[in-house]
Amino acid sequence: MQPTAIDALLQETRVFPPSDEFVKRANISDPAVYDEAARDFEAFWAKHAEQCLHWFEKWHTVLEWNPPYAKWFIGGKLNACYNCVDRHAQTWRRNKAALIWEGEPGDERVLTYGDLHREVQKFANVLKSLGVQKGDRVCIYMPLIPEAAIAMLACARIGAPHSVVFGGFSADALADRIRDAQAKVLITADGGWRRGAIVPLKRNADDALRQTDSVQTVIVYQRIGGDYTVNMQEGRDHWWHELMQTAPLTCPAEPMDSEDLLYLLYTSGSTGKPKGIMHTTGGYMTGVTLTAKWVFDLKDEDVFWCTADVGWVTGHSYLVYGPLSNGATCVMYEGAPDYPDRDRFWAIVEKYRVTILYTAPTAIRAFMKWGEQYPRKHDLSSLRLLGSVGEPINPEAWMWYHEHIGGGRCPIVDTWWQTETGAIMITPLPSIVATKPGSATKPFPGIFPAILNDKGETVGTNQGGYLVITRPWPSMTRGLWGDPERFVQTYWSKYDGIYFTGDGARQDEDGYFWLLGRVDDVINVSGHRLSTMEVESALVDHHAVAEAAVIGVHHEIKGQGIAAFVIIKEGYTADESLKDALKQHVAQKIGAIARPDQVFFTADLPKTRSGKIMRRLLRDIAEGRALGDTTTLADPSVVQALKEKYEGQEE
Ligand code: 7RM
Repeated sequence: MQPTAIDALLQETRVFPPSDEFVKRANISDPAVYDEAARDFEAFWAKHAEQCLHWFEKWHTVLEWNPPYAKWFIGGKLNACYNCVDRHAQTWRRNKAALIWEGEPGDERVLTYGDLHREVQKFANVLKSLGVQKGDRVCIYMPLIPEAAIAMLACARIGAPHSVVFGGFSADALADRIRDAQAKVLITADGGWRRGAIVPLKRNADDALRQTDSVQTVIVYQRIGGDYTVNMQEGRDHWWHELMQTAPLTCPAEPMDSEDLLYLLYTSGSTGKPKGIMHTTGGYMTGVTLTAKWVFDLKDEDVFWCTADVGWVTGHSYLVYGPLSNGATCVMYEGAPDYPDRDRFWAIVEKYRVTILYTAPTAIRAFMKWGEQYPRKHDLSSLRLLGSVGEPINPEAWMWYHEHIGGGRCPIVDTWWQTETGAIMITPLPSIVATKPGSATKPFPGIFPAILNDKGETVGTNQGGYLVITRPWPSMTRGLWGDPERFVQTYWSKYDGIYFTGDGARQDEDGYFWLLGRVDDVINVSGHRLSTMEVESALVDHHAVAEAAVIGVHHEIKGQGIAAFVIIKEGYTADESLKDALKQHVAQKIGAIARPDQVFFTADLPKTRSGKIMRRLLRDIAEGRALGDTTTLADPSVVQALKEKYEGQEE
């Protein structure tokens, strides 16, 4: 984060307590809950696991903690799909809307809990009939349509862990994830809509499957149809609607062990290879169900809209599992916020009378830039609570969100968490904790973060350090698929028995947490995690590139943008068309989110004597700061030359 941004955060003194009106009706408003959880966190989690979920069989042991491995609710039996669907379909909620979906072209569908119950059972039977068994991995590569959630829930129903791959990822990225998970079945669609164009999902899937061999069966949902045709490989590929026609109507929910794998979700780390984060059933469902209930204050009459795609953990935890487990009505929107116009989100809020909106700072900053005339065109008076996730929210964006979207009356919950943590970790409880613009405020009850220095000592008030979590929590990841060593190395080797988040933070005089961004080689572009090495690998894969170094740089809208320093091979010309070709190449190798914002050609890169690229110096150069310590460089003149050159070729 930029020094100026930290100064601004240090100066932030505005405090926003919740209104009496909000407190009076809140699901949780007794501050004693924090002490209760601190006194006996196992008892706290056990009480809520029992109250907010349906268990086929109760556990015998709450927690077994062998760092870095935790087991929660051992011996307990439950099913995530049963908790999200069946138990509501058995009550008056059978005819309550579970999903209100809007497609980008303007098509609409509403699925009640009863509809979901029927669809997931049928689709679970489809999976079974294709030979999917408990423990088999199923890859889901879909647009944001109800069938994405139906596919996830059907997998959960039969105990087949899903691995959802974001529909914006490339064929190569999909192939890497299919291969690593050794997925047996791929569920996809002919295509999806994005800004009026068709995303060729099936074509990407075909490309990916040419590079992998574990997938035996592909199920294709027809989202586009009409004249848009896709290749269907005889014996391998099946249409969703054809399989569903003959699928039996009932399929029992498999009683799963608490610690049975619910899903894998790939996320970027500091090396080029994405990691398969594992989440199990009992602890994960406890974490997402309780946080959804308390942080979003979900009630039966709410209309909850989480704008995330199911391809990210936010979509897993707060578009599917958390809200549905609470029996909530969820809005799902397929497309872009500026299609057909920049008021699309506000049109949706008005149309469905959304009461709770959960979105990302990058979106808020874009709305801010577009101007308040867009939200002002619509009646946003249904909103009563706003949420933010994915990256630090700057106080200006927070204030804009508060005033122009929340009409000054809605509490804002800035929720810090990670794919690895499964559920929200640091957040206000909106009726208890007064908010400060830019701060994620306090740990959720039963969560124990700390801020440490390199020696493992707690830092003082307002001093920056590494954010860690000192005790286990139910929804914590159970490890990395197929790579236990990397799991230990990445999260558990810096401090003994303490979870290292990879984020920097400070705590103010009121004990509020202020997140300061990543401290590793992970960059956060529009709330999406990418590793610098992942982008570097994509660049050196291009025939003109000899070497590349990638850094995250401050970006007004995206939070961080990507700058690439590239050494080209002899015989190639360093010109604009090559820059464009390289950007395009990265987008094609990984996905559009990884497209570099800036490419700089250079003859050399600053390296230490042991050959490590000094990214810190590249960041100093890219962000126009004075150069820091260069004494460890093998050749200090490289960086000076680079700085001069860089200043001359500003994009
Ligand atoms: C939920 C999600 C995780 C990384 C995390 C942080 C950053 C997320 C916030 C945040 C500041 C927040 N999972 N991050 N939320 N930083 N304030 N409220 O985003 O695995 O994709 O990313 O995102 O750096 O480590 S994630």
